[in-house]
Amino acid sequence: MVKIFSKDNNDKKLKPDKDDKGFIKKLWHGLSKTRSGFTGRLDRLFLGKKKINQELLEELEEILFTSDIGVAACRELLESIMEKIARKELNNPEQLKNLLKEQILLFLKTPPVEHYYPKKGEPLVIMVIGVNGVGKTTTIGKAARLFKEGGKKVMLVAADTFRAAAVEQLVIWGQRVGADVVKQGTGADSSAVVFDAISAALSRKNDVVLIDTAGRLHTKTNLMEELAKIKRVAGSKLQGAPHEVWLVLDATTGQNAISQAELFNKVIGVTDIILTKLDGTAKGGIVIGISQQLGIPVKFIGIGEKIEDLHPFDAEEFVEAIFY
Ligand SMILES: Nc1nc2c(ncn2[C@@H]2O[C@H](COP(=O)(O)OP(=O)(O)O)[C@@H](O)[C@H]2O)c(=O)[nH]1
Ligand SMILES: [Mg+2]
Repeated sequence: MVKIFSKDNNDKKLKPDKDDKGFIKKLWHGLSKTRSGFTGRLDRLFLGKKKINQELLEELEEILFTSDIGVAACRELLESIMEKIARKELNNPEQLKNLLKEQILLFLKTPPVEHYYPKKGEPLVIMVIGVNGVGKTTTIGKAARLFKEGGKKVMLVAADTFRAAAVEQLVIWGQRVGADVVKQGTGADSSAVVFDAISAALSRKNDVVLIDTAGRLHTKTNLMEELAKIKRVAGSKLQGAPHEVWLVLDATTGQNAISQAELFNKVIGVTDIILTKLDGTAKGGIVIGISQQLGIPVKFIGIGEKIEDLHPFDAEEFVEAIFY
């Protein structure tokens, strides 16, 4: 089943701006730890080597397996290398490095997950999920700014209802970026908040609705059940909603992020991954593992705490930024 209604592709701000040199510099700077870790080790391995021999391959294997790209991605990389060596298509370390880059790029070019698009005149509803502290609320604030700059009328929905501070944090972002914020009292039923918010968005003619959710519940209700209910209720108010489900993952958690993604995707269904805190970690290789293992595209990467530190993900740009 193809779940596509109509596609609105004019959100230029949500696509990487290739001419923005400042951004490229920031990305380069933000990924410096990964560059000196994973890819730096690769570079030192290849430096000055003239031949591909057993020793080089063993060291390469070790670097790949101790990086954060995941076991499956490592195996695939090594298999394609061995295949090319057997066919005598790889003659020197430089070619080997280029092959690695090309393969990694292929992993990163994940096709979009099929999902509904809003009908004309209806808002794009995005549900943002993920465990506590990964950066959901911050990402919503940053993304709201990008949508606003693209000329959209944005609504933020405080469906992380248990903690007053969580609601307050979203209100502050709403004020900063100039977006409507829909909230109810602490402890309100999150699904009810979402239901009312979508009604309001339909009558106020919002273009984008970003739903902030809890990452941990302080009640006996199970988080996954709660999120599934929000999703159901959104769809009952507006067919196809939430059109997108963004899973926010903290890059500093490494492989743990992949297990989280598998669980959320199984239970809720995820259309896009947002990977935050890439600025503070050498584990940037996790982007590769996530794309390769989950088949869900990375939409944005977070490279800092400031409002402008959310960057639309571009596979080529990323590969160029992590390799020397
Ligand atoms: N360094 C860095 N910090 C981030 C990034 N994204 C979010 N944070 C910080 O992570 C912390 C938790 O963020 P928050 O949005 O409250 O997480 P939530 O619990 O998922 O809503 C805050 O201190 C944010 O400033 C990022 O890309 N880089
Ligand atoms: Mg939050």
